[in-house]
Amino acid sequence: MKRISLTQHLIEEQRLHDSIPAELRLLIEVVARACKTISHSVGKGALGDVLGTAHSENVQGEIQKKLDIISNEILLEANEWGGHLAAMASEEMETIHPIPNRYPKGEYMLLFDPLDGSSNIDVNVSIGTIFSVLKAPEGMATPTEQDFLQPGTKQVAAGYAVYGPQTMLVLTTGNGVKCFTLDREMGSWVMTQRDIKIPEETSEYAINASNARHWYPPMQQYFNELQAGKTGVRGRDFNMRWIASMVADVHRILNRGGIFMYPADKREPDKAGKLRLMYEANPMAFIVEQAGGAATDGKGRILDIAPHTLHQRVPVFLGSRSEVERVTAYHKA
Ligand code: P6P
Repeated sequence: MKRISLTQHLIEEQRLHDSIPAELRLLIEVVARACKTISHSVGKGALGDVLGTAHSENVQGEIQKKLDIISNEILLEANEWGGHLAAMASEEMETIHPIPNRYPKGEYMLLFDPLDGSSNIDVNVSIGTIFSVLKAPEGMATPTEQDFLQPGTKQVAAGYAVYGPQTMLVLTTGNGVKCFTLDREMGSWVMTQRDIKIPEETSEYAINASNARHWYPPMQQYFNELQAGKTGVRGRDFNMRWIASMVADVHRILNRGGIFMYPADKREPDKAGKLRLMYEANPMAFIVEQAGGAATDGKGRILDIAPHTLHQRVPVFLGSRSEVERVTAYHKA
């Protein structure tokens, strides 16, 4: 495949689909550049004094790693001056981050999990950045949290960077899913996959099985059938993977199929699982659906959920369509 850069791809998309206005193109390029900077910091590890905890908690009550805060700062600083955004929101910040008055404002709103998979940072396992782009409501004056509370179907772009053996950027603007690999010598994102499609069928599942005794019956039934393999109703054996970095698990599933699951469980009935809707589940659901997969909360499409708070959690079942449909049917039975 002729290698083209992210910039060339975005310009071609603009010409072909007229789907990427100049400001959105600028937004995507700025976020991609920020991910390069994050990749550089992550790659230094102990040599850059960026490992370990920051001795602070985020809005989720989770201990923040130094790199969580560094990555959040990188994304805020990269995006606030360009004039393409009205506001930002992050897993690491309790409230939204309006663009400072000294800068021009744009018509987009950016949400991100600056460094997902933090528990893996200090042990050199792949981690990533997840981002989602919404349009600011017509006539919005001063942005509020309410302006962000749009269903996932309203996303105009979504993507993630995965910091692994390669640093890769996966992106959708609604015309399929493209993947770019960072050419570290040139410092540029080079397209390496033009139209990723998730295999419809799979024999691989991703879940934290240590929580099994806490799951509700539909999840337990589906999991027990996978475990039974060819000795049970499924009639074939399955394999399991769990990296505990959603970005890394989703990237594997995009490329070779699979189903990723983080269900709600009985430990905290009012807590709908662990993953957050606005900047984890929604962007990943947009990407997965654009790649021909499915993404539900066990009852319906994640992208159709009407949000009620910025940091709300949601159960997640996403990946190869046939398995997502099966486990969702068990939950709806
Ligand atoms: P557990 C990382 O902290 C994360 O938010 C996702 O990236 C990942 O899939 C999940 O949590 C891992 O959760 O309970 O297995 O540690």
